[in-house]
Amino acid sequence: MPQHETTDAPESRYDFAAIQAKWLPVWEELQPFRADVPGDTRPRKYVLDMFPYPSGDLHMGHAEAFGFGDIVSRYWRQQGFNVLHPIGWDSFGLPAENAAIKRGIDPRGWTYDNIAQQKRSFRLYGPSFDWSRELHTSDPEYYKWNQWLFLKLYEKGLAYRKDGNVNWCPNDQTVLANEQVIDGHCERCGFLVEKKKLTQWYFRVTDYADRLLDDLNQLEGAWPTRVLTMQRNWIGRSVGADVRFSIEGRDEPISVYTTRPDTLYGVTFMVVAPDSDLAAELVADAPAGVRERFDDYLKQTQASTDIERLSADREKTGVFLERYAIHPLSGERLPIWAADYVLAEYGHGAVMAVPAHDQRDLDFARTFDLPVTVVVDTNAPVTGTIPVIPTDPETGEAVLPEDLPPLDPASTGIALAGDGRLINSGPFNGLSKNNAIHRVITALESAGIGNAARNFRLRDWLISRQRYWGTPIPIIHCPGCGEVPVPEDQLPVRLPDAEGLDLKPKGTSPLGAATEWATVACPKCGGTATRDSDTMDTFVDSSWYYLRYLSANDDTQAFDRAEAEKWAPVDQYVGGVEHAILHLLYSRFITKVLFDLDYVSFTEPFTSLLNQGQVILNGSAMSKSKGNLVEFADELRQHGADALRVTLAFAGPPEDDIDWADVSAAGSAKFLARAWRLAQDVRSSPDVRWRDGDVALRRQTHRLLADAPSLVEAFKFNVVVARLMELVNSTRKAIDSGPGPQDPAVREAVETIALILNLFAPYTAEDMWETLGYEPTIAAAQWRKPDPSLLVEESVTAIVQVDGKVRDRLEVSPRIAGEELESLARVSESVRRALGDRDVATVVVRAPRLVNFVTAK
Ligand code: ANZ
Ligand code: ZN
Repeated sequence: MPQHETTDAPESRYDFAAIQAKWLPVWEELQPFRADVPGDTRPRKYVLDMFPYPSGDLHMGHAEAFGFGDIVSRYWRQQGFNVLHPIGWDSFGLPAENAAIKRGIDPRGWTYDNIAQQKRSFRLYGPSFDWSRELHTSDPEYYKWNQWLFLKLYEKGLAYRKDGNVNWCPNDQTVLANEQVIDGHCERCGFLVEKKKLTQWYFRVTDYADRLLDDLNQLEGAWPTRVLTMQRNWIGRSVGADVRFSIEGRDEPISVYTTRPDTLYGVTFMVVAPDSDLAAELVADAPAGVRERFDDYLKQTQASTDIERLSADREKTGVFLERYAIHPLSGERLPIWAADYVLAEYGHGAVMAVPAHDQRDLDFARTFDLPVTVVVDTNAPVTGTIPVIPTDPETGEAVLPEDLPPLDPASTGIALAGDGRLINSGPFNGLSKNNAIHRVITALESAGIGNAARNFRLRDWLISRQRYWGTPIPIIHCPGCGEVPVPEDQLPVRLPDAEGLDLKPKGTSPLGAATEWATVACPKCGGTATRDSDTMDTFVDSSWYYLRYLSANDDTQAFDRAEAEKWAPVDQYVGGVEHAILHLLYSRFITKVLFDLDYVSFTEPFTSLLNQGQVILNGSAMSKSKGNLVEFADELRQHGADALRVTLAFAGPPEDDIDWADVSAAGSAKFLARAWRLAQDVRSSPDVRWRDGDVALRRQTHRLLADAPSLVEAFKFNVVVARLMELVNSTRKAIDSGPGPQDPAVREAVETIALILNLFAPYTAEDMWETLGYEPTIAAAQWRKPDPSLLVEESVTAIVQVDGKVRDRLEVSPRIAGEELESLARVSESVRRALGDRDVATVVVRAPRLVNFVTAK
């Protein structure tokens, strides 16, 4: 076995810290990732990572997400694209403010200190950011455009103020959007959320509900399925009918929304939401005792969350209002109840109760002993041949067979929700559920007592917050003129200094106490007026930041339309699944609004989405308080940026969680050292002729060049790393015990390793690149095209004989099995012709060269 000189001398040991220190300043100097170089005609890609909150130093989750985004970004650059990969900070918001209150300091200083720290860590980590576009949402240069955006929505009637029952976090002393209430608790602090009646600012997302839902179809296959499902469920479009019921002693009928108009004949009572205006009005004319009971019940209702109210297994409660509705078709009297399982904010805040077919109505009916009428026979067949239902010649009504199976949800306790045929429903008897839905709607419409209707679970977006650290809402309240928008040329409305302000949450915005700031001349009449003291939800900031990166340093406009045309929408978005609903929905909404206002020409902001998993430890989420924490800074110090990045990429599919206890950064460092040493060992010059190299090694190199692109594009980063490891091993063998370090195939393999390693371990790759004789930066070096002739599998020619006479030749793999070769030979057309109807007595198989069919004589 030939032995070759290799470099295991101590001075050539892989020293990640030295390599980082060497290349970081070079990169900072060369700025290879600036995307706005004039005259650049390459096609463009926009790769975006969800921007971080500066609530401390970077953590392992950042390392993972930004590592993955960087793989994609570097990959497209190597593929010849002009890649935009910006970075900024989502620097307004409660975490910063609460931390500042706790420490008795200014949220501004605290925030910007953290940004500086995260920035230092980022720089060392080495992602391919275009730092020239860095933005902070808490800069007036940024939030000025939030205010501009608000005014645009306001002009269009898409931003408005109303009274409403809002989610209130008693701990943070601020309202929350529905999206920020998780299982009835505050998303930020975990406190139980209450309902409170307050005047708040909203964005009219519901106007876009259909488009937000329908356009999800465009993202099919490009966004994770579960995110699409979560968005669809959140928007929650339901289809049915509005039905009007007249009320005894009230002129106006009440409307209810139902998805089951087919069950109209099964309505046995009505239920209104206790916290609805309707309930208040109905109870106003009720006997005094009822009013008292109702008031108590209302208080109890207000203390519970929507989730609790809707939960199926909760004991049903309610108050009979001693009022009656009239069934629109049968004319029956229906008692009206108030009960908390009906929500004020959905549909019309009232339901027609059909206990036989709706579980919550059934539970309620059993609790309060209300009648149950079955109107859909769920045992009757619906599919298959439709039985002819005889009708009574006099009434024209269906005559149903006597032997109906027993149906008694009142005693079984289970509502019959399924499909079936209508019974007890007058002219609709015998129809299937779906046909009945259509017939009943038509009947309601022609009688003028109802119509087809749809409803959405989606609510308008509550955007005002009673907190300091956010974008001031650019509205002035004038005693004479009412709401007056701040004129655009007076933007930004800057936050007043935090000094002297009590930031502690107390239910009203701290900005209101900044009297000097709040008192202004009305832009319309010049009289004394006050600024709106609320600030915007920080999801407003992040709803359009991807556009601000395109014109980050432009102080004349939010973003430049031409830049948006060039770069947007984002080609690849990378971030956590925790943003599956809120942030993505709001960004999609704002994008559609900007499209309608003709600021952009596209309607979806993020063409493709990758959700990375979490970095966990010993099976559970990391948490400092539980002592279950891996610090990014420690890992970075101990293993270096490259080993960290390789470990994260190699751990598994990026969507899966990574348990830091199961991976080995030290192992990754060893792999990098092996790769790095290969470059030291190459003994040929950069101008060698590849085709003189060892074929086996060349084949492996070119197969990786051929396979890696589709693997990267399918986010199979771990597979690419595994394939790199194989190639490193083969190259090491080729150097030590194969054709040797001067073989051109060795250089070709090592250059390929460096080029692909650039996606995962940019420092190591850059250093290898220099050793191999090239100028920085390797990030600008282009992907190499595989040589097709090295990709075809070798083959041998197998001879097929019949009774010793050559009848066919087959190109087969040299490793083909005997049975496989025989069956290939058997189906050969010329063999079959030669055999005719003779039987084969013996088959001689010598894989891979020969098959001989010997016939019976
Ligand atoms: C009668 C009925 C019969 C219903 C039946 C269902 C089944 P989705 O699909 O979520 O839109 N509903 C209407 N408004 C409500 C409110 N404000 N609070 C609570 N529940 C309300 O659900 C629509 C159904 O939820 C409606 O259809 C109504 O009950 C109830 F066999 O009407 B249904
Ligand atoms: Zn005025």
